[in-house]
Amino acid sequence: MPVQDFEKIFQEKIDNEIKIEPKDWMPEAYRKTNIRQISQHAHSEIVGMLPEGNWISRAPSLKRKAILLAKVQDEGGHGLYLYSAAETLGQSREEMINDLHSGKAKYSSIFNYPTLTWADIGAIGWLVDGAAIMNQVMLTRTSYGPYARAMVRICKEESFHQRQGFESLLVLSRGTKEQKEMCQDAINRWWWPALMMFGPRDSESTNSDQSMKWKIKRKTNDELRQNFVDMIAEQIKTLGMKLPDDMLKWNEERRHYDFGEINWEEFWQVVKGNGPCNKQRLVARKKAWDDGEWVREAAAAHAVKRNKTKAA
Ligand code: FAQ
Repeated sequence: MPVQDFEKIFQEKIDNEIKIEPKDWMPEAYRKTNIRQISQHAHSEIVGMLPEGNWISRAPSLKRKAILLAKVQDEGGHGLYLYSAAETLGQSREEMINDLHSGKAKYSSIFNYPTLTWADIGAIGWLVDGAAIMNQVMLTRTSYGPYARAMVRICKEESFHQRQGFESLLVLSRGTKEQKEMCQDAINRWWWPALMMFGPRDSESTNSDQSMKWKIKRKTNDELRQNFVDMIAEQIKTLGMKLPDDMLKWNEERRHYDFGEINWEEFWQVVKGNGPCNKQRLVARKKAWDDGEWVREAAAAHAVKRNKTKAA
């Protein structure tokens, strides 16, 4: 079949909301952009385990420790589903991991900030998972089948993550003076980086136009960011805390909250590797990969042994 016919069939599937599956013909650029986005998403999940993992041994009660342990394990699981989804596009896991370690592949800017107090764990659940869900609910309808299906399960787990974060902050917000201050301080530090998670403004977003046409993305960076601001500006009222933005104000005409300007210089610095914890995060990931080498070798040796037994 001529390439034009393949392109036509591909486009008809996109137009008719039929998922693209691994063995279907797809434009090379569609394959590449999916590998880029899915693998970066996977990297974000596993690097994202680090800031919270830092608090597992210091959680204030057995209940909080069990919740945090389960959450961090979920994130590891999300990374695995996503690496598997990206592998269906023909990129090996090792190549993806190498790209993370060499700095070629990105991961979310948010995970380059430190977790200084216990309240940061609540703020991550509420704000970071909250921003992640806002983006990922849209991705359950993304056009690449394996990615869309992975997102359905991930979103269910993320929703528990967000609720546990909010509940944890609610307890602090009703606690002692010190606990209230710790809660407000965490919100102050995580608010702006959480808004940066949605990516650059639409006018600066290099991938959005094409990704929207291919229905990889269903909403733009700015649309999702606005939806997030609208949601959090209401939820914070229950906490009795304040968002660190004097410009935040309901705009009756737009039916949305107006909000202040993001520090884009800080965003790009963090994306380029110059955030507070970028170096530390990559060192930790490389060490985990090296430490796990014997596990990968043992699993591969076991698979060879099992195949031989089956063949005999
Ligand atoms: N950080 O043209 P766009 C989570 C890059 S998961 C770093 O707008 P695109 C769960 C972007 O890659 C959080 N880099 O890009 C959890 C591109 O560079 P490239 C992760 C960023 O792809 C919770 C360039 O800027 N979620 O949190 C960022 O159309 C708690 C231009 O940008 C996902 O990955 C950033 N924030 O839109 C885990 C969701 N933003 O690649 C643990 C899937 C942009 O051309 C604890 N990804 N860049 O070299 C997406 O939806 C999209 O990739 C966007 C960016 C929306 C992130």
